[in-house]
Amino acid sequence: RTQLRGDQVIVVSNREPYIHIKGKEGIQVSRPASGLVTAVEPVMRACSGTWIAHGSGSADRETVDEHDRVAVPPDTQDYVLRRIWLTEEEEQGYYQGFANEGLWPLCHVAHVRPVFRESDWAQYRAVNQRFADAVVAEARSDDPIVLVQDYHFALLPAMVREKLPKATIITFWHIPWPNPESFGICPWRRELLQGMLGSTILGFHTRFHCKNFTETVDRYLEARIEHEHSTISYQGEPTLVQSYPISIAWPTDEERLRWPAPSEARRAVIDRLKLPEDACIAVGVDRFDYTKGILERLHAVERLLEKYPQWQGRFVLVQVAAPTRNALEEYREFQDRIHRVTDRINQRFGTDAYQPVRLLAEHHDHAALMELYRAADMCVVTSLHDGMNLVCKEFIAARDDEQGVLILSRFAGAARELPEALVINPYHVEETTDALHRAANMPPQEQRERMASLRMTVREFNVYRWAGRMLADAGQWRLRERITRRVQ
Ligand code: ADQ
Repeated sequence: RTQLRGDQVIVVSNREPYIHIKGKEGIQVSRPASGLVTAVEPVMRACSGTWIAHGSGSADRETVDEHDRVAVPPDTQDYVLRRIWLTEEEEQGYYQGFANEGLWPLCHVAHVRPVFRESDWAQYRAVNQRFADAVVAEARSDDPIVLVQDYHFALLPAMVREKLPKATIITFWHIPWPNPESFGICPWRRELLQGMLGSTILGFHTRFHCKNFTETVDRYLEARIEHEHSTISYQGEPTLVQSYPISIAWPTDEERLRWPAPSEARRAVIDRLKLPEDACIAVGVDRFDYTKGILERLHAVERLLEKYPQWQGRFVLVQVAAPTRNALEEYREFQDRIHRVTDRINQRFGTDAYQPVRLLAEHHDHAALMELYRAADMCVVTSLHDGMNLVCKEFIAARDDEQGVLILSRFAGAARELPEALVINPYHVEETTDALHRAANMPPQEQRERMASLRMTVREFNVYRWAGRMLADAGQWRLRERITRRVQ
């Protein structure tokens, strides 16, 4: 903080932290289901500045001033949101096309074939340039601190660097980075790497992703790699490549006072969803995305009821799935398939009074998620590949009663920090099934020990530490720059 006092912070991300929707009762403000927004928003509240994002709500345009700016959050107005309006073609090519049909499956190695179209690439480049121009226009000095978020903006760091050579550009890649062979199928692999190496600091969730990135650069570019300093120098400009595991804001006492007691939460969920009185409640919370392993989770529930029939009539998976990227066929097909498999399992094991899987395919507000987390006997995260995964950390933060079991995929970045969870391979149905059975039978004392330890980790390694470490590294970098400039 002290090293950065007075410096300007600009965030760039595709998604905006607040969406203004036109409803019957006027304009309503909502928060999108997004790990990135969950993580970056508390940081922006703390350090103010400007957040540049693509406007997507039905009333976004009505809320801004003549410079497309709006002060947010609505109540405290801590920082400025600057919206960029994309045309349909731009959104199609840059967002649906190159980012979500190309880079997303490319980096997740999720057995969905990445699609690379020349026209998408042209839009991706053009939109990166538009956002880079907005950063330059927003900058009040020649050396702002720019926080670039995610795979939508791989080219932007070098574009900003060209115009603002002294800017401190911190790029955080929220999704995994694959190995060089996997990444190599992208026709524009060199351009993407060159763009990212315009950053001062390049952050990933885990050291494993940093290693994959460094090896990818080594394979496809002429660059100097200094392992002992974690830097890559490309065309004379160094980039620090580091892991910064992302997290959540630890709930404040004020917030916790508003939570229902776990017994009340359980009562409310049982009544609302008409679950059996003695239900064993497992909860899953995801965007409705093929990387989250929802199908594998359903298979494990089906196998549990087959292998351990004592759970028939009692075990319930409450799966909350927020629809996402519905414009893509891959996503629509995936959602249909999950609905079909859910129906099949419910027909096979359900009765008039009992359904083993409750699929709630809609966005839930924060309070509703909290209630579910606090009502649950376990939280199930079975991602096939996930940069970090914040749902597991939200569940841990919600359980101040130190009860509840976390089942966590070893392919989520979070598994490296949270070994007290029941860590599973979601591709292995039998192993996941046995973990469900074990969690359902786990004595309260063992739950308490595991949960207490998980809570210590998440409380300490919270999102402020994530941002703080990156900004502290940036601060040191800036200080060194200033000193060396003075010496020369
Ligand atoms: P996501 O893929 O979006 O994030 P995740 O980290 O789990 O995944 O965050 C999802 C967020 O959306 C959570 O805050 C969750 O509560 C919320 N959410 C999910 N379903 C919801 C629903 N039905 N209703 C309301 N809210 C819902 C990406 C990467 C992750 C990485 C984050 C942050 O894919 O690996 O952890 O960015 O870097």
